[in-house]
Amino acid sequence: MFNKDFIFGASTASYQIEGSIDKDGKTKSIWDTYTSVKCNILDNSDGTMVCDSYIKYKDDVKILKELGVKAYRFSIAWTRVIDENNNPNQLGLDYYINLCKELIKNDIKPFITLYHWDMPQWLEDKGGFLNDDISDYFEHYADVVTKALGEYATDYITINEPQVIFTLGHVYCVHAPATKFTDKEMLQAIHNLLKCHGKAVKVIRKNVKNSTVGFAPCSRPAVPTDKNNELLVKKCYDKYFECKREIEFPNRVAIYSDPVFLGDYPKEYYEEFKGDIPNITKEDLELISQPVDYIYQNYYSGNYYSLEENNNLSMEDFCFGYPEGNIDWLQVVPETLYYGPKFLYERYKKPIIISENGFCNNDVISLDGKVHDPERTDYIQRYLLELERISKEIEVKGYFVWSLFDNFEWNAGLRKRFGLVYIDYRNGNRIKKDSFFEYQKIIKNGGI
Ligand code: PNW
Repeated sequence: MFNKDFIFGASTASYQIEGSIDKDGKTKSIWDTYTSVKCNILDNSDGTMVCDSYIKYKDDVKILKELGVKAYRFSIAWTRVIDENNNPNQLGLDYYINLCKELIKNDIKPFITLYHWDMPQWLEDKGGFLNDDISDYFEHYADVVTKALGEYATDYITINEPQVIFTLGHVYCVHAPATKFTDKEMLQAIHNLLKCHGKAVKVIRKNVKNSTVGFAPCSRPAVPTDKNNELLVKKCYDKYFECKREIEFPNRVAIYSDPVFLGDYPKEYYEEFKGDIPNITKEDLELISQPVDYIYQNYYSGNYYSLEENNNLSMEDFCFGYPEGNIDWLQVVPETLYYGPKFLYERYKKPIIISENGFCNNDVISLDGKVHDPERTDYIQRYLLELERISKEIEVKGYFVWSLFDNFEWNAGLRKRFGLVYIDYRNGNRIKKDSFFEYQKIIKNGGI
């Protein structure tokens, strides 16, 4: 069991669920551009309709209410609330105000992500994260959002998964905007992104009473196969925070989180990336390390490690009879939710919130009209058991399942389903899967 103020929640993101991509003055984002190119998306789908949440938000809240969550994490589309002249768009803001009001009416706390990957195209055209002024644009955006929503929402996440933004968007080029960075550009972009975070934190503190703030990287912890082997556990910790050029994805934990929580890049960064490092001032580092409230982290998977005879780590490529996720990177490693939080807490010493965790399944509507997804239930139960275990040792504040709905899974399109609620894309029907009712039970019981 978790303690009784533990926050059970569910998570989504704007482009993945809203649809209505050109309503009420919304401008194009890099994902509107990217999806319009044939073959960029596995099934050539896009965000035109998806879950239709821009229209059906009241229905969304009803579903959340039935689920029993105390909190809903969603993201704001920058392109809805700021126009191409960098001015606020009230119609777009109204959507999020109405959503927040509806949530509050139903005793559900909004947790707002400011940036979940949908950069305005007009800003990308000015260089995106490589633009010297990007953090000023982001500060302005955060200012507009928090002035409009500050009285309804107190909890903010500045940026979702910076590692995915850069590695998939600018190294492998399989996500928008798919422009290749050199290492030097990458480090500059990372630094600019961290400044975006810092300036947003400042603005949120200024505009929102009793605010909480954080940012939400993803990571894939090194998980020891033998919890009693201290040397192995120590080596897994070191592996998790390693700062090397060749580690692109999805780790690079320290490079993003050390500046935010510890006030500087790791020592190895200055060695490893010599020659490619941007100009980093003391003021920058102060800005980036504004105090935050939580360590948010998106966790799906980890890697098991054991020790070889010479005491080197060796990755164990096995599964213990767990179901396979229907997407190539999703191996089921439940102890991810034990060792991940443990290691983060040891290093950064702040309360932890799991901002995403969930399972991709090849769901089907059965002849009985229902969606039976025992694998997803199994996944959630096993992961939550590990989280319960670590929550006896460190402060764990909450857990957001990814995702409330099946939605637009980026370059994998609509084929890859992560929802507790099935979306029938032919007619927009929403069907609660078995795992919806299982998660509902878990919430009611306060744990597994
Ligand atoms: C996250 N990995 O992306 C994103 O925040 C969501 O928008 C997305 O829908 C969800 O997870 C499911 O993919 C990730 O390779 C992408 O470990 C890749 C990884 C992790 C998270």
